[in-house]
Amino acid sequence: MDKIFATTRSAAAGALALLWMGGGALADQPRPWEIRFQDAATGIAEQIHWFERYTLWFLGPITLLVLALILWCVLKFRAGVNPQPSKTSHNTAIEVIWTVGPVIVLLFLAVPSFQLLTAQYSPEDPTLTVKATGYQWYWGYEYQTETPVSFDSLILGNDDRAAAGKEDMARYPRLLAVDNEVVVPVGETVRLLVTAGDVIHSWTIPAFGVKMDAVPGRINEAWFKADKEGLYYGQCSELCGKDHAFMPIAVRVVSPELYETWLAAAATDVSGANKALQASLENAADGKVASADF
Ligand SMILES: [Cu+2]
Repeated sequence: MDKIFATTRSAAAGALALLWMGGGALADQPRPWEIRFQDAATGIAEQIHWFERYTLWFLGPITLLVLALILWCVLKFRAGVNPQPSKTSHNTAIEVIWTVGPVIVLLFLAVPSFQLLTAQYSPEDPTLTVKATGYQWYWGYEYQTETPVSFDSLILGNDDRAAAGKEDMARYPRLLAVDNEVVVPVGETVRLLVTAGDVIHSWTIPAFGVKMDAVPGRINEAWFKADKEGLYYGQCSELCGKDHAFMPIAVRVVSPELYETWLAAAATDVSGANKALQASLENAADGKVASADF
């Protein structure tokens, strides 16, 4: 059943994404007034979405049933038609029903819920480990690779857009774009070590179905395996002080080849590596041949 839901969901999501973006760069991000989930970019996110819809199939009928029971009681047992109130205080049949019924419903909810939790805490062998440290008010990243790569990721101010070549507001939205994105390969398991240097922050990419508290003095582990290339955005999700709203998270999911090239270049020059990657991705998206200097 999971599979059927997941397949339908991903087909619909794919079609919707194409309609929405008109074939432009794949990306996902928080949007104004959005109340639904962002499109799932990982299997876990798809499972989370499935579980939400599954839960609603219980929530809806239960809400309607309770509403109907309340209305029925209000009308049938109102003072006007019951001058002599009933003295009933027990009804064994009803008590059995309202005990056993919820137990069965909770079992139906608990089993897939625990399956989801187990999946969220069971990463496949990671290809890459990245440590994310939350600071007031930016993120620091360390790649635990052979040649370590580390950089800070700060919100992109409007004044810095031109220099960074990030003037395209659709690709690099205000309050979400950063100077240095986290770059990861598509289809590979990435292990995240999340901590903080000052107060509690929280690292999240909603499209990945990942949200992990960043607690000083403690390392929390999370993981994701992104299925789709693109630029994904999230925001610090634990109130951490005055600039809490200004420490976005950006992850670029790219092909393994582009990732390797980026990683090699980033060992010595992170912003140069980012610029080269950005140029090659944007040229490809604009339908041009990738520039020769890349
Ligand atoms: Cu924060």
